[in-house]
Amino acid sequence: DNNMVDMICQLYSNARDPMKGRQLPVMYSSKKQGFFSISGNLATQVIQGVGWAMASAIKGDDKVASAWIGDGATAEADFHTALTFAHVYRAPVIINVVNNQWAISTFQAIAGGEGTTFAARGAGCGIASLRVDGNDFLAVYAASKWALERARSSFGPTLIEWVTYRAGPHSTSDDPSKYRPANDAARFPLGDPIERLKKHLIGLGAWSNEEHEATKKALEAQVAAAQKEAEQYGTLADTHGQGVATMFEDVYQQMPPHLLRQRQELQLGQGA
Ligand SMILES: Cc1ncc(C[n+]2csc(CCOP(=O)(O)OP(=O)(O)O)c2C)c(N)n1
Ligand SMILES: [Mg+2]
Repeated sequence: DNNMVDMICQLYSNARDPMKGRQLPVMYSSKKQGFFSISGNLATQVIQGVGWAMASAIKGDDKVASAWIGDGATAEADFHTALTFAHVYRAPVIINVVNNQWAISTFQAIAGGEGTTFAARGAGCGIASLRVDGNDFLAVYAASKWALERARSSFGPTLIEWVTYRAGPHSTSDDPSKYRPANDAARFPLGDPIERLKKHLIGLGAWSNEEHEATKKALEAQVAAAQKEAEQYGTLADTHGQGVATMFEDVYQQMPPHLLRQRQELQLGQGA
């Protein structure tokens, strides 16, 4: 699968990385697919998503924006400004708040999730708002479809709080055992979304354990094959294949003289 190979190349920052080694891992973007990266400066992507949706409406386009933010990042001012603009301009946007209970080591209550819900932030701004079991695949699908149809029919924005749980660590440098009980994820009432969907489908007679295992194996093989292909373009252990001189590119349509000069100096300095 070509898209998956591209995504893995981005993780490796290698010669085929569509982001040319200029983004952190998992900060994927694909212009072709209309997908813009999560922002390292949290909450900025929500206001950008609302602006993008406003532009789509002004152009008479039928395209809809879907923006994502975490429970912790809703405490940023950008989120609140985005709500006001979304409401006032009836932007065709879905604002997804993923309430996974934690912002690294900070419990969601500290971002204001204790006294009221994150969905209530939207309702306070006059935005249609839902609070959904984010570990129920069918509910996620149905609620998203509803919000999409509203946006496409010019009914404006929808905010959806997805209630879920971050079972693992925030990142490889995070150790959740320092701030929560080790069995916390297992005690979370909404359960594992894949297990739930599997059980539901088996109950309906539409799926079986054997099909599940076979699909899992096939998908794992697909990912492993994509990884192998991506590694041919370089890994973090060998070289970052983009070449230093490329750092001057893609900022200005026409490279200004001072950058041209700097790039020239660099190549001479390297003895190239
Ligand atoms: C403006 C800003 N402040 C702080 C950080 C550091 N930081 C990175 S991730 C994170 C926690 C985010 O938690 P949440 O919004 O709940 O999203 P989650 O990772 O749980 O999906 C923080 C504080 C940042 N990247 N940007
Ligand atoms: Mg969170």
